Amino acid sequence: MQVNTIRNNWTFEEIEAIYNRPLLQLIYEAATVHRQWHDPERIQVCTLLSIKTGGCPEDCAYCGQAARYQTGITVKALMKKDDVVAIARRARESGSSRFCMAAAWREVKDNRDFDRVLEMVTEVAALGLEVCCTLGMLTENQAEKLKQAGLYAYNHNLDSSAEYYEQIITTRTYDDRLHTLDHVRNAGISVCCGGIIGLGETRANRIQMLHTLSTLPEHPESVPVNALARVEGTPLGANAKTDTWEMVRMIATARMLMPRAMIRLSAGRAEMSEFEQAFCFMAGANSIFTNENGELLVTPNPGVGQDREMMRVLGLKASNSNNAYIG
Ligand code: SAM
Ligand code: DTB
Ligand code: SF4
Repeated sequence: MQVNTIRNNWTFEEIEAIYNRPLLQLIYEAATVHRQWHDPERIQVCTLLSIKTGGCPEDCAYCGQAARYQTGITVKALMKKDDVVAIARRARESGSSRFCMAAAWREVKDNRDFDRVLEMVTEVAALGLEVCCTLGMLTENQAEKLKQAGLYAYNHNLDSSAEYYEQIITTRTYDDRLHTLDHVRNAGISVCCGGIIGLGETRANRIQMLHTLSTLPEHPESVPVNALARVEGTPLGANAKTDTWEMVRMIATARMLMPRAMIRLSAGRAEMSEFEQAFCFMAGANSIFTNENGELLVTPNPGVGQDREMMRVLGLKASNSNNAYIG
């Protein structure tokens, strides 16, 4: 199937038919679409930094940072601005073109912590990095302040389908998520929005989530696809490891539905071989997350050196969101 146009009117049945194609046919078609819209030799390396860790009041069943689960992580207050900027500078030097700052907050509050985040945004943007934040729910006004400070993108995931959402989170609604996404979009900030598989959802739930994402009035520019990073002490800590073929199907389908988007192979890489990751790139993923500590936020992730070696073996170069080669 050739997908040369951007469509926002995908039906559930069309998406189901793509998702359930014979696997190798699906990969081939997605790889073909990928090549029509992107340089397949380039992936964007994004550095992810937890600027405020743990102690979160929400009850997201997958999350090691929710205060209500005994996960043994170290709770950390909001980092100092200069420490964050120093890490961002090193990230740029090691090949990242995007820097994502994550806070274990339910929502942004208009207080001194937010003011400090705004300063971080301005200084990281001045380094020439695409600066992204993921801070929980935002009002319209907060989204505008972030934009004015120089924010490039905001990450706010749908996590799962509307139907399955309340099995995973009860402290906020799917509509809350959609409202924040509206605020981000209306402020003129690039939207990063994806989800997680391996939460116990059905294939139909996965397809429903892809349907919601691909029928938003504008597709997200960035779609992270996460495999559950299982954290002991959370309600989902004993879930089975996510089947990487399902990740491949998710990535390939997302690539075909939203051809222009950056599809990010996000959580789950620590449990994948290079072969498995290569299939994800073949299926249309064109970005990974990294961090100098070999962690994502509170779970393990491959180290910078390991990723560099994988990219060398696979013949991949680091790019930015416009797929420009960055050295
Ligand atoms: N607290 C904010 C929020 O939830 O919107 C921002 C940070 S939160 C850690 C960002 C996203 O990371 C979540 O929406 C979820 O999709 C993903 N995530 C969190 N824990 C995860 C896990 N254990 N495995 C996979 N993805 C996870
Ligand atoms: C996203 O979709 N994945 C990243 C980023 N956005 C913030 C976070 C994944 C978190 C994985 C589990 C952890 O380390 O806490
Ligand atoms: Fe809090 Fe975000 Fe974790 Fe949910 S995913 S518990 S909102 S840090």
